Amino acid sequence: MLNKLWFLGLVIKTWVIHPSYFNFLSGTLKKGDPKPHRPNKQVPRLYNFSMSPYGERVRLVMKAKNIEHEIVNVHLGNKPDWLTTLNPAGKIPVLEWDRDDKIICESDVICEFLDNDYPNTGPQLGATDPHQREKDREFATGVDEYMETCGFHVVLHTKDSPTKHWQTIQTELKKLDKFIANRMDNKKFLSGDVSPGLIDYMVWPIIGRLIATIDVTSGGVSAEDYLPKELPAIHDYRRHMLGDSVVRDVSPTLDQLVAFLRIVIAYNKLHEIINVHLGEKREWLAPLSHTGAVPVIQWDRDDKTLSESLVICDYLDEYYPTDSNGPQLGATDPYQWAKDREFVCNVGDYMSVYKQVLHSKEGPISQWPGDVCPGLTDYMVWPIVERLISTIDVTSSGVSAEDYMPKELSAIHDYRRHMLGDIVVSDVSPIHEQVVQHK
Ligand SMILES: N[C@@H](CCC(=O)N[C@@H](CS)C(=O)NCC(=O)O)C(=O)O
Repeated sequence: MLNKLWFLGLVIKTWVIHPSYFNFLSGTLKKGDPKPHRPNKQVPRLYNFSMSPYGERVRLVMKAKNIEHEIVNVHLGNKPDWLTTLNPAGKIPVLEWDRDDKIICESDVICEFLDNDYPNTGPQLGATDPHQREKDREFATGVDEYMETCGFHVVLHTKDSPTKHWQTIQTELKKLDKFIANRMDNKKFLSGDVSPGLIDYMVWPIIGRLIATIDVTSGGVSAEDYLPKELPAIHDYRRHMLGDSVVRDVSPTLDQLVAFLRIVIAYNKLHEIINVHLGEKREWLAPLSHTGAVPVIQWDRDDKTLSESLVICDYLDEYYPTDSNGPQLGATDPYQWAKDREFVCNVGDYMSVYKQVLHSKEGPISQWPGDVCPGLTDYMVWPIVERLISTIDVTSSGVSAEDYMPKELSAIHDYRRHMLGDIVVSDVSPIHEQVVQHK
């Protein structure tokens, strides 16, 4: 029954996330992951997070100046321990460069350092006149402040409806539009008419994120429509910046930024999980689930409950409207829906193999299960498949699933590879070692 608990968690998280999300956690290093060796110390390394505006600043400068570099993405929700050794604030970006592993933190400091230290790889990006340089720093700080006042951080961490912030966001964005218009003086870029300079690469990642708050908070108005009518200076500036090949190469698109915001907002609200000890059940579980099994979902003011994972998933898919929670997950065609359900039930039957192993009183070696079938309708089927995979390590007396699968279970192996590349799975599903250890 424990399997159903994971199963519920997986589906609840899935339901709030649009499947067209991009995998922004792919390849990030987490707590427990070792700091990778730096094979070539001549090449600077940037510790980064793919959606960070501050990391984007550094990447824009590196690209514009053709600076060869290495990127190590870190998981900011589950940071590797060595991040605080690099930067006691535990933040990215961090630049590690030179033979003796020198460290620089703070995006603006890193960018100025790179601009000055690599005079031959690409153009000088910062102003040469000292007064202008200070004016640029002052302007960038002014734009940074809109990250707070426009409520970007509030939107990012909101637990209530993002549309509550729309009025404030509109007011602040209009102020920002004037701030930019005053400085632009009808030029294409903040640093002149020719091409973006350091100040543009400092400011653009912030402006890109503020623009994305429009789609998320306006309740239906898209930034593409809103900008030309209401924020002409930001609109023109954006048009020119999107014409720059460095920006096109490095910066996330508006769609990606909007998707990222929606995902983070969805993660911040909506559900709570209580894990129960299934070996020593508490008395309050019985009235919630008359079989005593989990998952059970409890919701609404009058504490309605529902048990049975498939029933719960169907209910959640139906009950929550599609816009801010993500699309309907089940097939809309009734026959396809029934076929999918038939398939899920068929795969579920293989769980008897897992349960045999789980409840075995004999040595596990006698339980070697042989081949099993993987399948589709992914989030229904994956929790079952991953548990079946874990039986390999437990029953084979020395053969590991990692070695066995590519040779013997190529379809499961391929399916698993794809599923492990999925952000929802990496966030929610137990890792292989945990499932094996549980047994
Ligand atoms: N002022 C810093 C801000 C860096 C920053 O806030 N980075 C965020 C990512 S966008 C971070 O690492 N957050 C992790 C944390 O605060 O724990 C800079 O410009 O580099």
